[in-house]
Amino acid sequence: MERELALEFVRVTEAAALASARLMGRGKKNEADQAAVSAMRAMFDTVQMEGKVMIGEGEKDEAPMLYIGEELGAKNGPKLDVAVDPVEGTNLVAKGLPNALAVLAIAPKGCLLHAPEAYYMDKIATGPMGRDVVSLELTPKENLNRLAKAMQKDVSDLVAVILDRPRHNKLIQKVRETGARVKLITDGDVAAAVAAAQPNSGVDIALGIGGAPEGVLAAAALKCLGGKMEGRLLPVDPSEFKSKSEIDWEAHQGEPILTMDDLAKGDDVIFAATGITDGSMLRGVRFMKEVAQTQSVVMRSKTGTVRTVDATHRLDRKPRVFQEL
Ligand code: VTB
Ligand code: MG
Ligand code: MG
Repeated sequence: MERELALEFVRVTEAAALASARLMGRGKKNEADQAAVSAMRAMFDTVQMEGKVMIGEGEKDEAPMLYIGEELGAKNGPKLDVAVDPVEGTNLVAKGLPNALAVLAIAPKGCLLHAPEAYYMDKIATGPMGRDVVSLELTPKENLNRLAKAMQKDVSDLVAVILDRPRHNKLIQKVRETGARVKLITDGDVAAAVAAAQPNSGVDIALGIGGAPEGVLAAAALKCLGGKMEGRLLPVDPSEFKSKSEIDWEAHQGEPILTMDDLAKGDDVIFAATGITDGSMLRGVRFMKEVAQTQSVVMRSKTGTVRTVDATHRLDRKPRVFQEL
């Protein structure tokens, strides 16, 4: 992929963030999602590429989405796989809580996992120091002990981030028993996985079951950051949806473990994210008179470059389609 594409993709996440941030704290998660989806779709269509959505997000929560198989882009460009989560953390936006992101990952055709039937994924994510020592094959205790050793810390210095769901009660208990500290989050496990891979984020490892699309997005980011991510898809029957918070994670331990390359293949992956609400990684959108500010990050796995992009947008000069969003 041409490296110039990286900037094009930041425009896409910026557009999604700008559109959904308008609805911050207004208690309307689907509207916030829809605004981001429309903005993303419109901005993607200005990019010279033949993109196809491999990972959309929305099926599991019956939310608005860029659907799997949808073609994006202005054609006459490279054939690319697209993974998107226009609003990662719709509840966070609806309530004005931290860490909501507009995110995407792009890779050449055939490189992003295609698993439309999978809604949930058991995940483990950590940074470069832990990349050779943690795995879903190990118990939480083994992982935390090995990670502490690799990071030259005590286990009690570690912070594990886990989604606060009833399905994680046992996992949380096991992590607490090791002496490690725990950060429970209500949503936003992409941001959590990225934080686990970044030094000084205050988080060392992300564990537990979240959305499958979010797993692919996190893997793309961690590939760029030199971290480690593994996933295990949970073939949850749609009829189980209503009780999805109760998924029995231990019942699915026999599923194959997906490596970072199974999730996002090769070394030509781009990850981009823009903050919607303020978060540990990125500042949220600020609106002023006719002007808005965004903060984004864009990473390329080929070079490992991580760029933070601060942008000031003149809303009155945006193309009409974006003004109306
Ligand atoms: C997580 C979280 C997301 O979905 O992936 C979660 O990071 C998992 O599903 O922000 P449940 O909410 O059903 O537990 C989100 O909350 C929404 O995409
Ligand atoms: Mg979403
Ligand atoms: Mg999401």
